[in-house]
Amino acid sequence: MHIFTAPLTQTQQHQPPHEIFNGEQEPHQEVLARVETILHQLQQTDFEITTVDTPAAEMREAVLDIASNVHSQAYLSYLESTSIVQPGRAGNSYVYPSVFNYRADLPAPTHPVALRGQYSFDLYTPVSATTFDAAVESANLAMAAVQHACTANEIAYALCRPPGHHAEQAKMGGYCYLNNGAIAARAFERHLSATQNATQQLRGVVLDVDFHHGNGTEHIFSQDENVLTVSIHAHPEKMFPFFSGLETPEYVANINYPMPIGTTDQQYQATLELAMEQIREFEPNYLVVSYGADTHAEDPIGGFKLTTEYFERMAQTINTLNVPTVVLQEGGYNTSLLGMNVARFLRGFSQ
Ligand code: Q9C
Ligand code: ZN
Repeated sequence: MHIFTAPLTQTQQHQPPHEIFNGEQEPHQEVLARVETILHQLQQTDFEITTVDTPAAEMREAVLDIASNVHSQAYLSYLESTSIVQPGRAGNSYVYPSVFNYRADLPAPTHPVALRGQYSFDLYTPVSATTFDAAVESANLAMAAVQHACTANEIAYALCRPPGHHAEQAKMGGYCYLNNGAIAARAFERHLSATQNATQQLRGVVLDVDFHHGNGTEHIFSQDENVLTVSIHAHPEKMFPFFSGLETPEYVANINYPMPIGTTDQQYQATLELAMEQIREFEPNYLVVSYGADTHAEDPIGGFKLTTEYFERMAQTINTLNVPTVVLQEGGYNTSLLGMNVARFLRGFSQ
Protein backbone atom coordinates (compact mmCIF):
# COMPACT_ATOMS: atom_id res chain seq x y z
CA MET A 1 0.00 0.00 0.00
CA HIS A 2 1.39 3.38 -1.04
CA ILE A 3 -0.24 6.67 0.01
CA PHE A 4 -0.50 9.74 -2.23
CA THR A 5 -1.32 13.11 -0.68
CA ALA A 6 -1.13 16.77 -1.63
CA PRO A 7 0.84 19.54 0.10
CA LEU A 8 -1.56 20.94 2.70
CA THR A 9 -0.36 24.51 2.36
CA GLN A 10 -1.20 25.19 -1.27
CA THR A 11 -4.47 24.40 -2.99
CA GLN A 12 -6.18 22.97 0.10
CA GLN A 13 -7.42 26.55 0.37
CA HIS A 14 -10.81 25.19 -0.69
CA GLN A 15 -12.83 25.57 2.51
CA PRO A 16 -16.54 26.17 1.95
CA PRO A 17 -18.00 27.76 5.10
CA HIS A 18 -21.49 26.35 4.76
CA GLU A 19 -23.93 24.28 2.78
CA ILE A 20 -27.57 25.25 2.37
CA PHE A 21 -30.14 22.68 3.43
CA ASN A 22 -33.84 23.47 3.33
CA GLY A 23 -33.07 27.19 3.11
CA GLU A 24 -30.82 27.19 6.17
CA GLN A 25 -27.05 27.62 6.36
CA GLU A 26 -25.39 24.61 7.98
CA PRO A 27 -21.66 24.15 8.65
CA HIS A 28 -20.05 22.55 5.62
CA GLN A 29 -19.13 18.90 6.31
CA GLU A 30 -16.40 18.51 3.73
CA VAL A 31 -13.70 20.21 5.82
CA LEU A 32 -9.90 20.40 5.61
CA ALA A 33 -9.66 18.65 9.00
CA ARG A 34 -10.71 15.45 7.19
CA VAL A 35 -7.40 15.37 5.34
CA GLU A 36 -5.44 16.33 8.45
CA THR A 37 -6.85 13.50 10.57
CA ILE A 38 -6.41 10.91 7.82
CA LEU A 39 -2.84 11.98 7.19
CA HIS A 40 -2.04 12.06 10.88
CA GLN A 41 -3.31 8.52 11.31
CA LEU A 42 -1.54 7.20 8.21
CA GLN A 43 1.73 8.64 9.46
CA GLN A 44 1.46 6.19 12.39
CA THR A 45 1.42 3.24 9.97
CA ASP A 46 4.35 1.89 7.98
CA PHE A 47 2.75 2.74 4.62
CA GLU A 48 4.98 4.83 2.42
CA ILE A 49 3.59 8.34 1.86
CA THR A 50 4.35 10.44 -1.21
CA THR A 51 3.44 14.13 -1.22
CA VAL A 52 2.67 14.91 -4.85
CA ASP A 53 3.99 18.37 -5.63
CA THR A 54 3.43 18.70 -9.38
CA PRO A 55 3.94 22.30 -10.64
CA ALA A 56 0.52 23.98 -11.01
CA ALA A 57 0.54 24.57 -14.77
CA GLU A 58 1.76 21.06 -15.55
CA MET A 59 -0.85 19.59 -13.22
CA ARG A 60 -3.73 21.54 -14.81
CA GLU A 61 -2.67 20.39 -18.25
CA ALA A 62 -2.30 16.72 -17.29
CA VAL A 63 -5.58 16.60 -15.38
CA LEU A 64 -7.61 18.49 -18.01
CA ASP A 65 -6.23 16.17 -20.68
CA ILE A 66 -7.76 13.10 -18.98
CA ALA A 67 -10.75 14.98 -17.54
CA SER A 68 -11.82 15.97 -21.08
CA ASN A 69 -12.77 12.28 -21.53
CA VAL A 70 -14.99 12.47 -18.45
CA HIS A 71 -16.51 15.96 -18.30
CA SER A 72 -17.88 18.26 -21.02
CA GLN A 73 -15.57 20.94 -22.36
CA ALA A 74 -18.13 23.61 -21.42
CA TYR A 75 -18.20 22.39 -17.81
CA LEU A 76 -14.40 22.26 -17.54
CA SER A 77 -14.12 25.76 -19.01
CA TYR A 78 -16.70 27.07 -16.57
CA LEU A 79 -14.95 25.46 -13.61
CA GLU A 80 -11.61 26.86 -14.72
CA SER A 81 -13.15 30.33 -15.17
CA THR A 82 -14.20 30.36 -11.49
CA SER A 83 -10.54 30.33 -10.45
CA ILE A 84 -10.12 33.94 -11.53
CA VAL A 85 -10.91 36.19 -8.57
CA GLN A 86 -13.89 38.34 -9.55
CA PRO A 87 -13.42 42.10 -9.11
CA GLY A 88 -14.92 43.19 -5.79
CA ARG A 89 -14.91 39.64 -4.40
CA ALA A 90 -12.41 38.05 -2.05
CA GLY A 91 -10.68 34.91 -3.35
CA ASN A 92 -12.15 32.82 -0.58
CA SER A 93 -15.77 33.94 -0.96
CA TYR A 94 -18.12 31.22 -2.12
CA VAL A 95 -20.98 31.50 -4.59
CA TYR A 96 -24.07 29.28 -4.75
CA PRO A 97 -26.63 28.63 -7.46
CA SER A 98 -29.99 30.41 -7.32
CA VAL A 99 -31.76 29.09 -10.44
CA PHE A 100 -31.26 25.61 -11.89
CA ASN A 101 -31.55 25.02 -15.63
CA TYR A 102 -35.20 24.25 -16.37
CA ARG A 103 -34.71 24.04 -20.20
CA ALA A 104 -31.65 21.97 -20.93
CA ASP A 105 -32.57 21.85 -24.65
CA LEU A 106 -32.26 25.63 -25.21
CA PRO A 107 -28.90 27.37 -25.87
CA ALA A 108 -26.75 27.68 -22.73
CA PRO A 109 -27.09 31.03 -20.95
CA THR A 110 -24.14 33.25 -20.03
CA HIS A 111 -25.15 35.25 -16.96
CA PRO A 112 -22.99 34.28 -13.94
CA VAL A 113 -26.10 33.44 -11.91
CA ALA A 114 -27.36 31.22 -14.72
CA LEU A 115 -23.99 29.48 -15.07
CA ARG A 116 -23.98 28.56 -11.37
CA GLY A 117 -27.29 26.77 -11.85
CA GLN A 118 -26.33 25.35 -15.24
CA TYR A 119 -23.29 23.51 -13.90
CA SER A 120 -24.55 22.39 -10.50
CA PHE A 121 -27.32 20.22 -9.11
CA ASP A 122 -27.45 21.23 -5.44
CA LEU A 123 -26.74 23.88 -2.79
CA TYR A 124 -24.06 21.80 -1.04
CA THR A 125 -21.28 22.45 -3.54
CA PRO A 126 -20.28 26.12 -3.72
CA VAL A 127 -17.38 27.55 -5.68
CA SER A 128 -14.65 30.05 -4.86
CA ALA A 129 -11.50 31.12 -6.68
CA THR A 130 -9.65 28.30 -4.84
CA THR A 131 -12.02 25.48 -5.80
CA PHE A 132 -10.79 24.66 -9.30
CA ASP A 133 -7.17 24.24 -8.19
CA ALA A 134 -8.22 22.05 -5.27
CA ALA A 135 -10.32 19.85 -7.57
CA VAL A 136 -7.43 19.58 -10.05
CA GLU A 137 -5.02 18.68 -7.28
CA SER A 138 -7.43 16.04 -5.99
CA ALA A 139 -7.77 14.48 -9.45
CA ASN A 140 -4.00 14.66 -9.88
CA LEU A 141 -3.61 12.46 -6.80
CA ALA A 142 -5.98 9.91 -8.30
CA MET A 143 -3.85 9.91 -11.45
CA ALA A 144 -0.61 9.54 -9.46
CA ALA A 145 -2.14 6.56 -7.68
CA VAL A 146 -3.07 4.97 -11.02
CA GLN A 147 0.44 5.47 -12.35
CA HIS A 148 1.83 3.79 -9.24
CA ALA A 149 -0.61 0.88 -9.41
CA CYS A 150 0.40 0.28 -13.04
CA THR A 151 4.15 0.57 -12.63
CA ALA A 152 4.96 -0.57 -9.08
CA ASN A 153 2.54 -3.51 -8.86
CA GLU A 154 1.26 -2.22 -5.52
CA ILE A 155 -2.14 -0.90 -4.46
CA ALA A 156 -2.21 2.89 -4.17
CA TYR A 157 -4.43 5.12 -2.05
CA ALA A 158 -5.11 8.74 -3.03
CA LEU A 159 -6.16 11.06 -0.23
CA CYS A 160 -8.47 13.00 -2.53
CA ARG A 161 -10.13 16.18 -1.32
CA PRO A 162 -12.55 17.40 -2.60
CA PRO A 163 -14.25 14.05 -3.32
CA GLY A 164 -15.44 13.10 -6.80
CA HIS A 165 -18.15 10.47 -7.16
CA HIS A 166 -21.18 12.81 -7.28
CA ALA A 167 -19.70 15.04 -10.03
CA GLU A 168 -21.62 14.47 -13.26
CA GLN A 169 -20.39 14.94 -16.81
CA ALA A 170 -21.41 18.62 -16.68
CA LYS A 171 -22.53 19.30 -13.11
CA MET A 172 -20.91 19.63 -9.71
CA GLY A 173 -22.79 18.37 -6.67
CA GLY A 174 -22.49 16.50 -3.37
CA TYR A 175 -19.24 18.35 -2.48
CA CYS A 176 -17.70 17.05 -5.76
CA TYR A 177 -16.34 19.01 -8.76
CA LEU A 178 -14.21 16.62 -10.82
CA ASN A 179 -15.06 12.93 -10.83
CA ASN A 180 -11.80 11.45 -9.54
CA GLY A 181 -13.01 7.85 -9.89
CA ALA A 182 -13.95 8.32 -13.54
CA ILE A 183 -10.68 10.14 -14.20
CA ALA A 184 -8.79 7.25 -12.56
CA ALA A 185 -10.60 4.74 -14.80
CA ARG A 186 -9.67 6.72 -17.94
CA ALA A 187 -6.09 7.04 -16.67
CA PHE A 188 -5.94 3.26 -16.17
CA GLU A 189 -7.14 2.75 -19.73
CA ARG A 190 -4.41 5.00 -21.02
CA HIS A 191 -1.62 3.40 -18.97
CA LEU A 192 -2.65 -0.20 -19.54
CA SER A 193 -3.34 0.16 -23.25
CA ALA A 194 0.21 1.52 -23.64
CA THR A 195 1.71 -1.53 -21.92
CA GLN A 196 -0.57 -4.49 -22.63
CA ASN A 197 -1.01 -6.20 -25.98
CA ALA A 198 -3.09 -3.91 -28.15
CA THR A 199 -5.61 -6.49 -29.33
CA GLN A 200 -7.12 -7.07 -25.91
CA GLN A 201 -10.11 -4.88 -25.01
CA LEU A 202 -9.47 -3.35 -21.60
CA ARG A 203 -12.20 -3.66 -19.02
CA GLY A 204 -12.37 -2.01 -15.65
CA VAL A 205 -14.55 -1.68 -12.58
CA VAL A 206 -15.33 1.28 -10.37
CA LEU A 207 -16.62 -0.10 -7.07
CA ASP A 208 -18.24 2.61 -4.94
CA VAL A 209 -18.52 1.86 -1.22
CA ASP A 210 -19.31 5.40 -0.06
CA PHE A 211 -22.55 5.74 1.93
CA HIS A 212 -24.12 7.76 -0.90
CA HIS A 213 -24.89 6.53 -4.40
CA GLY A 214 -22.07 7.21 -6.89
CA ASN A 215 -24.40 8.97 -9.32
CA GLY A 216 -21.71 10.80 -11.29
CA THR A 217 -19.55 7.76 -11.96
CA GLU A 218 -22.58 5.66 -12.87
CA HIS A 219 -23.87 8.23 -15.35
CA ILE A 220 -20.50 9.05 -16.94
CA PHE A 221 -20.02 5.36 -17.83
CA SER A 222 -23.69 4.55 -18.39
CA GLN A 223 -23.13 3.75 -22.09
CA ASP A 224 -19.61 2.33 -21.78
CA GLU A 225 -19.71 -1.45 -21.75
CA ASN A 226 -16.03 -1.64 -20.77
CA VAL A 227 -16.41 0.13 -17.44
CA LEU A 228 -18.64 -1.63 -14.94
CA THR A 229 -19.87 0.67 -12.19
CA VAL A 230 -21.00 -0.97 -8.95
CA SER A 231 -22.33 0.99 -6.00
CA ILE A 232 -23.50 -0.09 -2.54
CA HIS A 233 -25.31 2.81 -0.88
CA ALA A 234 -28.20 4.09 1.20
CA HIS A 235 -31.55 3.66 -0.54
CA PRO A 236 -32.30 6.83 -2.55
CA GLU A 237 -35.83 7.02 -1.16
CA LYS A 238 -34.20 8.00 2.14
CA MET A 239 -30.93 9.68 1.24
CA PHE A 240 -28.98 12.03 -0.99
CA PRO A 241 -28.60 12.06 -4.00
CA PHE A 242 -32.30 10.96 -4.15
CA PHE A 243 -32.67 10.84 -7.95
CA SER A 244 -30.57 7.74 -8.71
CA GLY A 245 -29.29 4.55 -7.15
CA LEU A 246 -31.85 1.93 -8.18
CA GLU A 247 -31.47 -0.64 -10.94
CA THR A 248 -31.39 1.19 -14.29
CA PRO A 249 -31.80 -1.22 -17.25
CA GLU A 250 -30.74 1.39 -19.85
CA TYR A 251 -27.22 1.47 -18.40
CA VAL A 252 -25.04 -1.09 -20.12
CA ALA A 253 -22.68 -2.12 -17.29
CA ASN A 254 -24.01 -0.95 -13.95
CA ILE A 255 -25.09 -2.62 -10.74
CA ASN A 256 -26.69 -0.80 -7.81
CA TYR A 257 -27.27 -2.17 -4.34
CA PRO A 258 -29.59 0.20 -2.44
CA MET A 259 -29.43 -0.63 1.29
CA PRO A 260 -31.71 0.21 4.21
CA ILE A 261 -30.85 2.77 6.86
CA GLY A 262 -29.33 0.87 9.79
CA THR A 263 -27.40 -1.59 7.59
CA THR A 264 -25.05 -3.68 9.75
CA ASP A 265 -21.63 -5.23 9.10
CA GLN A 266 -23.28 -8.60 8.37
CA GLN A 267 -25.83 -7.21 5.92
CA TYR A 268 -23.18 -5.14 4.20
CA GLN A 269 -20.81 -8.09 3.95
CA ALA A 270 -23.45 -10.33 2.33
CA THR A 271 -24.12 -7.65 -0.29
CA LEU A 272 -20.44 -6.96 -0.89
CA GLU A 273 -19.87 -10.68 -1.53
CA LEU A 274 -22.62 -10.62 -4.18
CA ALA A 275 -21.05 -7.53 -5.71
CA MET A 276 -17.61 -9.15 -5.82
CA GLU A 277 -19.10 -12.22 -7.51
CA GLN A 278 -20.46 -9.97 -10.30
CA ILE A 279 -17.18 -8.09 -10.54
CA ARG A 280 -15.17 -11.32 -10.92
CA GLU A 281 -17.52 -12.41 -13.72
CA PHE A 282 -16.75 -9.16 -15.55
CA GLU A 283 -13.04 -10.09 -15.54
CA PRO A 284 -11.67 -6.58 -15.17
CA ASN A 285 -8.10 -5.50 -15.93
CA TYR A 286 -8.13 -2.82 -13.23
CA LEU A 287 -10.14 -1.73 -10.19
CA VAL A 288 -10.97 1.71 -8.83
CA VAL A 289 -12.41 1.73 -5.30
CA SER A 290 -14.35 4.86 -4.35
CA TYR A 291 -14.14 4.63 -0.57
CA GLY A 292 -16.28 6.63 1.85
CA ALA A 293 -16.08 6.15 5.61
CA ASP A 294 -19.52 7.77 5.93
CA THR A 295 -20.90 4.20 6.20
CA HIS A 296 -19.57 4.16 9.78
CA ALA A 297 -22.14 4.01 12.60
CA GLU A 298 -21.00 7.33 14.02
CA ASP A 299 -20.86 9.38 10.85
CA PRO A 300 -22.75 12.66 11.33
CA ILE A 301 -24.55 12.51 7.94
CA GLY A 302 -24.62 8.73 7.32
CA GLY A 303 -27.09 6.13 8.57
CA PHE A 304 -25.44 2.70 8.38
CA LYS A 305 -24.06 0.87 11.41
CA LEU A 306 -20.68 -0.28 10.14
CA THR A 307 -17.85 -0.65 12.67
CA THR A 308 -14.22 0.40 12.40
CA GLU A 309 -13.12 -3.28 12.57
CA TYR A 310 -15.41 -4.15 9.67
CA PHE A 311 -13.57 -1.80 7.30
CA GLU A 312 -10.61 -4.18 7.38
CA ARG A 313 -12.81 -7.14 6.43
CA MET A 314 -14.48 -5.03 3.73
CA ALA A 315 -11.09 -4.33 2.19
CA GLN A 316 -10.01 -7.98 2.40
CA THR A 317 -13.20 -8.97 0.59
CA ILE A 318 -12.55 -6.42 -2.15
CA ASN A 319 -8.86 -7.33 -2.48
CA THR A 320 -9.33 -10.67 -4.22
CA LEU A 321 -9.05 -9.73 -7.91
CA ASN A 322 -5.29 -9.48 -8.37
CA VAL A 323 -5.49 -6.56 -10.84
CA PRO A 324 -3.95 -3.05 -10.59
CA THR A 325 -6.04 -1.27 -7.96
CA VAL A 326 -6.41 2.23 -6.57
CA VAL A 327 -8.43 3.37 -3.57
CA LEU A 328 -9.72 6.94 -3.70
CA GLN A 329 -11.03 8.88 -0.72
CA GLU A 330 -14.65 10.00 -1.16
CA GLY A 331 -16.78 10.86 1.91
CA GLY A 332 -16.51 10.28 5.67
CA TYR A 333 -17.28 13.17 8.00
CA ASN A 334 -16.64 12.10 11.58
CA THR A 335 -13.32 13.87 11.96
CA SER A 336 -12.49 12.10 15.26
CA LEU A 337 -12.85 8.61 13.75
CA LEU A 338 -12.08 9.22 10.10
CA GLY A 339 -8.32 8.67 10.31
CA MET A 340 -8.73 5.36 12.15
CA ASN A 341 -11.41 4.17 9.78
CA VAL A 342 -9.28 4.90 6.73
CA ALA A 343 -6.17 3.30 8.26
CA ARG A 344 -8.20 0.21 9.15
CA PHE A 345 -9.62 -0.03 5.64
CA LEU A 346 -6.19 0.29 4.03
CA ARG A 347 -4.75 -2.31 6.38
CA GLY A 348 -7.16 -4.82 4.84
CA PHE A 349 -5.40 -4.38 1.49
CA SER A 350 -1.97 -5.01 2.93
CA GLN A 351 -1.95 -8.60 4.08
N1 Q9C B 1 -27.55 18.32 5.87
C1 Q9C B 1 -19.99 12.63 -0.29
O1 Q9C B 1 -20.06 11.85 0.63
N2 Q9C B 1 -25.96 16.10 1.92
N3 Q9C B 1 -20.92 13.60 -0.49
C2 Q9C B 1 -25.65 16.67 3.18
C3 Q9C B 1 -26.52 17.49 5.33
C4 Q9C B 1 -24.88 16.08 0.96
C5 Q9C B 1 -22.04 13.70 0.38
C6 Q9C B 1 -26.89 17.00 3.94
C7 Q9C B 1 -24.09 14.82 1.04
C8 Q9C B 1 -22.98 14.79 0.05
C9 Q9C B 1 -18.82 12.63 -1.22
ZN1 ZN C 1 -20.84 10.02 0.88
